[in-house]
Amino acid sequence: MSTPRVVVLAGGVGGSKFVLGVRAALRARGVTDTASALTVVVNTGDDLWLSGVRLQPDVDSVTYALAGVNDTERGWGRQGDTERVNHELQEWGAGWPWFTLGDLDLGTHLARTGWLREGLTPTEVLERMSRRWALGARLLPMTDAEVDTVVLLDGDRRLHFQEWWTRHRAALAPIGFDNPGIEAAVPAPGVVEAIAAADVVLVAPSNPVVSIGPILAVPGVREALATTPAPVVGVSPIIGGRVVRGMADVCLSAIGVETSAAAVAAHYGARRDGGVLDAWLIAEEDEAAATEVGGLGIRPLVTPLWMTDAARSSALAEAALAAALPASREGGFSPATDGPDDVTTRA
Ligand code: FO1
Repeated sequence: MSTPRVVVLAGGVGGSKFVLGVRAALRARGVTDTASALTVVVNTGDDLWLSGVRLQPDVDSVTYALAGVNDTERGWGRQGDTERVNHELQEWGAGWPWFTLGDLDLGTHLARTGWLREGLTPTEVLERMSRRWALGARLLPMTDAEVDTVVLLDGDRRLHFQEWWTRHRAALAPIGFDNPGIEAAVPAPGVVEAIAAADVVLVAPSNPVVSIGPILAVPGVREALATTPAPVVGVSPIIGGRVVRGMADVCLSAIGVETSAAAVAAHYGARRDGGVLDAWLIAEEDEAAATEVGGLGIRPLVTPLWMTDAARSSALAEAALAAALPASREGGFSPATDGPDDVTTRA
């Protein structure tokens, strides 16, 4: 079997679990060198400067998860981390009192910031950091530009996403989101090429607004998705009409999108209509939405979406891969020839 080329667009926590699943599914398919098969384009809208260091939360979540050193309870940071330096920072009144910087995590931020100051780009920094552990995937930031997500509140108030989320737990009703400067950004080196050369592009079940949204907002990414011969297969982050974790429901309602599998599919749009998706994985709890999703011009695939353990994550990833890369010989789904009515509702 030739090595399939898979690109995943991913955010942090849900994205990390899904990426682990894709790596495992590729291994189960007999791909040994998954690093040459799997490219992950990671959201950098969560990024921020704090206490003089550059944080890249989603990049670090995916890196730590693939390295097996992530804090699986919190969903971010390093397992077994300590907070001695963080305590000192708080004593100095430095940084944000509501934001925890673990000691091991600070090692990451210091290494990254040092390399950035030496003139390395975020892409070069990530490539260098990726050498430490056998991640089994190539990680690319969505762009090298700093385009931190800003949450727009009423009265012209604007908050960095991280303050809105970690300090206010998304309790302040947003009226919109912005990534200042993103219109001048370009995809990081390798992003467009990876999408163009892919056999399948997967959209992880990450927050459609503040995780996948910024990736799609980088000029050139949507065009790459529109023109790649690879099917684009997304995974609903909504199960049974509810978000799995995080604040995607608050984000979706702020942009006028209902918190449902079908509404998010419509938000991403069908590729044949200038949108992103060829296929959309929805949970069995949302099977009733399959007809609506098919009517959008997007092929619905009903399959279990809960990533409650590694096996479930791998099974979900395999279901997404199989939509475009049949595990067996029979012909796979091709957007060029198959339409949404070629619905295989049970993946
Ligand atoms: N999330 C929190 O809720 N509280 C924190 O104190 C916090 C610190 C933190 C430090 C480094 C890092 O990479 C992530 C961190 N996160 C924290 C998670 C961060 O807000 C993520 O961007 C979200 O989880 C969304 O992906």
